[in-house]
Amino acid sequence: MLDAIDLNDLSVPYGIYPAVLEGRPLVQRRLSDLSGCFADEAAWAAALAQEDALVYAVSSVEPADGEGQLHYGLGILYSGKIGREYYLTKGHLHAHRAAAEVYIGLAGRGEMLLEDEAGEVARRCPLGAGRIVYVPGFTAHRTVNTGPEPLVYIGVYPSSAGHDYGAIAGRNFRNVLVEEAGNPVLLKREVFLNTN
Ligand code: S6P
Ligand code: ZN
Repeated sequence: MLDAIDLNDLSVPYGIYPAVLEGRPLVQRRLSDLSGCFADEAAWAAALAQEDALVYAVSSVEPADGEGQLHYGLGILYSGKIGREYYLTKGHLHAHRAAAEVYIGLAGRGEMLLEDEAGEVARRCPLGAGRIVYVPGFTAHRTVNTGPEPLVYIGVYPSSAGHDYGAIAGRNFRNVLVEEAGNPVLLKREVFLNTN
């Protein structure tokens, strides 16, 4: 399912990007790793009982640490849905809250769901081939694949950013991106749970 191709290999045609960076640490997240992430828990459990599908993978590149240094990750988020909710990443705040991040879409179609730390303000930003999303500091961010193909992207962030998954695991995102008549719509989690 994952092909390793050297990003520096210029013979790879534009648009055909690799899923992983060879020789770099790779984190793979399957359905079983995403407990509590999807709104429809019964649909998640039913899908998991069928197959512990690979939902996404991220190769990380950490050339150096310290002031002014950057890290980046190449992510591939597969296409799929749990109930009406599209495949998504766990989502996180940066441990160093002020750290911002830039996402560069390479292939596929999706969105980033951004929320302030209190979960009161939400924003959706298109992410896909040729699209760039700026994630300000102090902002929880989750990637969502709303298309039929894998969504491939690079995220670039300060080496000091770190990941804080705990804050999101405690409350989850307040909003969900779900399919309605073939299109992604943003709903408050509670509204979705009460009407689904
Ligand atoms: C890291 C950056 C991405 C994510 C990746 C997976 O700051 O935002 O590389 O790590 O999209 O998402 P998550 O929420 O599982 O780390
Ligand atoms: Zn991040």
